[in-house]
Amino acid sequence: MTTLIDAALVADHNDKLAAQLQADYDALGGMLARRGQDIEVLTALAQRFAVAVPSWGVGTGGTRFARFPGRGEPRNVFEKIHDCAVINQLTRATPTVSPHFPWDKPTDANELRQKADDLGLAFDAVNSNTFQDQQGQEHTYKYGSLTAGSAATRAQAVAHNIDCIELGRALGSKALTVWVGDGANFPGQSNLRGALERYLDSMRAIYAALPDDWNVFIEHKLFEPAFYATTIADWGTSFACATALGPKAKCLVDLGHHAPNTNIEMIVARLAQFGKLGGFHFNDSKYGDDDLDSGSINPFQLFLVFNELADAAQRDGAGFNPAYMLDQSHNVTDPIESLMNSAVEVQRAYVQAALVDRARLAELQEANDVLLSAQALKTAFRTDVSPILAMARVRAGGAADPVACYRTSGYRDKVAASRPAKAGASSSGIV
Ligand code: PSV
Ligand code: MN
Ligand code: MN
Repeated sequence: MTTLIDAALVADHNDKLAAQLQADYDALGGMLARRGQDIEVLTALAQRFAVAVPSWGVGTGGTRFARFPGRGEPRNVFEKIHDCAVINQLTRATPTVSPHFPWDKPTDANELRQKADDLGLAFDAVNSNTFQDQQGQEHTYKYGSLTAGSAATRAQAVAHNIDCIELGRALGSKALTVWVGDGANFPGQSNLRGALERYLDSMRAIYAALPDDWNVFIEHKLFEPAFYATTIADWGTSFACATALGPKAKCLVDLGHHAPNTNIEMIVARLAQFGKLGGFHFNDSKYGDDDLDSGSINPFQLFLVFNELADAAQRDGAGFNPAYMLDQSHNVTDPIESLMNSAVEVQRAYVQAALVDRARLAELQEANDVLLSAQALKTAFRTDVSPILAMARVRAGGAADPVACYRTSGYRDKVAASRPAKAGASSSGIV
């Protein structure tokens, strides 16, 4: 396996921090033991955690106004998986990549799969793109894709999704995520019910092309680019469509795709209850689909989402296995640093949720002890599990402090030299 950061450099980094980490780990272990919790169990749990990195996340993102390219941005899917491999090497929490087509379409899928394998990576859900027109495309998506009034446009969008499934098969993926921006900017622009009927027709054709062991994830989003009525705007629509399509169709919850103040953890509980929770796109937001780094604005919400996931896992057992992915846009930070931090923040919420004594919480709820019930969650959330996360990384061969180790490695300088900036980079975050 090829490692992009010198293993000796990582070992040296870890050696320097070893005594301090051990002291913090022992102190936390003692505190948890007094609460009846075994730190080793939690560290083993942290080591099993994995979240996929979006291929589009390793390029600098952009807004409607501008994109300020970073140094050494990946110029193609092979360079993207190099950056993803660095993230996984140092965090040991991101062994898979979620590709986006046609942005990442390889000429030879086997070659891409092998190169990824050599870097210790596999492919997670593939993402289709019918929210942009591509060069040479026959029919425009200006007025919709899977919901378009034009049958030819819909057929083209369906064919692209089926193409994504084929590519995903060759890459070893097991799921297709469909997010469409289809909708209306004006009342009267489209027939609201008719658009959803056409969406379902299109999705039925895509669903029919799914291999037996695949899922299709329906990703809803409240608004943008449609500002009056998005066809798949909310979890209710997503759930209705996933139900109409069949058991292989599930709902994907992107944390930024809801109205402000929506109780997202309750949506998670509902979808889990009815067996339709397919997966997540983790990010954070203040106002809308901000795509900020996971855990950077509202870590308590992230914890509450994982609290529901822990509840669902306890109720439903091994069959409950939603896909975890990051979906962020990095405008002012080094994407590798942001993605490493975010993977760790999601892992943190996962471990913190495991600190909740669920049997005790159930007793408190039964007794209507509201205050102590709330406190049971807050106590878990306030516990700083950083030493557990660091120890899990070090034991798996990662870095005690991924960002510090990455900076010491000089990886960004190296790739800046070998990847000259490309003129006219797109605003999609993909160069
Ligand atoms: C657009 O909102 C979006 O950010 C969705 O979250 C998708 O998952 C992503 O783009 C990639 O298609
Ligand atoms: Mn998303
Ligand atoms: Mn989004």
